[in-house]
Amino acid sequence: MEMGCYVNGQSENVYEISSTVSRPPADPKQDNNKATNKKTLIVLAISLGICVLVSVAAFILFMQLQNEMNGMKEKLDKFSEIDSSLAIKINDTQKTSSSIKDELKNMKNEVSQLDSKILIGDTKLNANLTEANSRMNKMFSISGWFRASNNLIYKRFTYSVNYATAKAQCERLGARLVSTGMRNNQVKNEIFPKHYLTRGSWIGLDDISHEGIWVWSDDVNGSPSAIWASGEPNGGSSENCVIIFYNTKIVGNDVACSAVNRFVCEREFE
Ligand SMILES: [Ca+2]
Ligand SMILES: [Ca+2]
Repeated sequence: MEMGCYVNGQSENVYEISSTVSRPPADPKQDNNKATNKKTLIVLAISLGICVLVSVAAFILFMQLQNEMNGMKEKLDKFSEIDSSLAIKINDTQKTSSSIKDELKNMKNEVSQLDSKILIGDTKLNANLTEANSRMNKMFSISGWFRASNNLIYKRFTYSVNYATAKAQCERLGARLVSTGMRNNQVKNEIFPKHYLTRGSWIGLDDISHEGIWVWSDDVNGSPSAIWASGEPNGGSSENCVIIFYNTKIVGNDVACSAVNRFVCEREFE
């Protein structure tokens, strides 16, 4: 009996033999290959699982990072809006500040111009006042009134009336018979030039209310002794009004109030 494994034309014998003889032992090389392939598959499967896990983890991490980036982007956008708003407000504030500075500058210029105008106005006003005073004095001179050095104004009348009429005439003009000026020697000489006192003139002094108690028309009581001419007053109750005349100096005399004389009115300069 032939115990060999033939190939090509002898296969019938081979099958006959194999049906009667046990299976030959496995090839070790094939077993090794199968084991190697199995290990490779296992490694590949594990690698694939690791890759999937890593991918999933990476994906989750990516999503988280993206969410965080989106959150940060929103915050940055809000900060940007706030920054823009602040920039606008700062710009507005700067504009307002600049506007206020401009207004203050304009106001200073206007005040400066006003000061200059006021100064010019004062100068012109003073000049105008001086001119007005001059004109006023001329007007008084024309109308018969003149201003004495005591700043009161006076008017001499050259016609003769009794004391009551003279007093009433002055009062109609808002004046009184000369009184204040009579108690000032300088003013007295300004009021009464010699040529006027060639005749007697009433002054505002009488003792009509109480004999011997002399009262001036400006409500001052008493008469200085220097005002009287020598021996005057001497009329008692029959001579209660006073005239002045010129006798080396201006002096007074008590006479009857019914006598007629010139008179001088005195009033405030307004
Ligand atoms: Ca008298
Ligand atoms: Ca007398």
